[in-house]
Amino acid sequence: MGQVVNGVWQDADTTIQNGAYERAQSIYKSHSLEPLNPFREPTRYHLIASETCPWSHRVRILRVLKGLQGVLPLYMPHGPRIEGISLNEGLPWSIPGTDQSIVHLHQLYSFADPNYSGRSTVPVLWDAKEKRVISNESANIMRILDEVSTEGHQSDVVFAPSSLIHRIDETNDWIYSGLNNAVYRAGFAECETIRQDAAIEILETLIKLDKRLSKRRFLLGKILTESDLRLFPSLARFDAVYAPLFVGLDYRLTDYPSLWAYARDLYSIPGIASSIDFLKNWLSSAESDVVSVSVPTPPTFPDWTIPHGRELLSEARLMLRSGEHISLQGFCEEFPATSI
Ligand SMILES: N[C@@H](CCC(=O)N[C@@H](CS)C(=O)NCC(=O)O)C(=O)O
Repeated sequence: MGQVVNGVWQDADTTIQNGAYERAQSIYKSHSLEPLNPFREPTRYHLIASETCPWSHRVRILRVLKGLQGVLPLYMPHGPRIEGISLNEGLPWSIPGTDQSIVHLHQLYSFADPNYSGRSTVPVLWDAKEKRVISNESANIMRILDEVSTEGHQSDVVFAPSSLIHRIDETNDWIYSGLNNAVYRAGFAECETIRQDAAIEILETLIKLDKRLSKRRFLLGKILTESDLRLFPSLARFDAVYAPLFVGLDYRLTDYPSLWAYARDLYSIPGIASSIDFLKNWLSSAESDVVSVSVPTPPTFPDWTIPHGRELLSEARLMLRSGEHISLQGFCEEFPATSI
């Protein structure tokens, strides 16, 4: 995949160590206590996030549910993967705040810091005023955007409220290691035992999720939280990409009745269905040189619009910054049509 060393692109990769995939740490993370205010500075912040990347997907979903589309422009890179991610079909693109045309994402990283060493990944939260990467870590970007006060532009919903933060963090941790990242540990492993161990962990995690969600509407109960928004991109790619192409599993999401109904419940929230294109995700992985594809034709995708019936478990709620709860249904009914 390649990376940047002292501001210069190198094709050599270091993500596989002794046959195992080691995800590189993101270099930029913001610990600022000063929340961003994109409503006051609507041209300052920009989100660069790929359509087929699950880490980008979780951020894109949060951006829509927080109603930030009008003040946080989204740029979805596309084009051939030469020197990593291309931004504009291999053509130059002037990113706001830069004084040069940028073709590859790594050039943005080294524009911001000529001595940058690390991966050039999406998503990126870019500050055009300060000409800097605020964060290139999806979990961190979600927290930064969740902190943004919507100041009456939309209900001020929060997905990681401080009252639930410990439970959210604990839930995120086991889902990250057992599913979100485990599919990559399986898919990129160069050793069969490592792949099989990751596959077992994935199956155990799916069973645990299915059991938990047989009694609860969402991961933490009746309130939709950040943990659900982080899980959805992995579930949405499971049958299209991870099971057939990465892990080589015969199991599908549809084999876990509660988890499958839960995934459809999330899918029915306005803005979420349009955030995922199953076929495009399959094609992007099937054509990549990282995954060896044994299935040359796309799988048949299940119908995500079948009624989920999850209302029988409990009402669905969202939490506001004030600590009050509102009904998810009421929120969705007021959802601006432009968000879809
Ligand atoms: N820790 C990062 C991981 C992001 C990541 O791995 N993104 C992939 C796309 S799905 C990427 O940009 N890969 C390019 C590379 O590693 O060079 C996050 O969660 O934001």
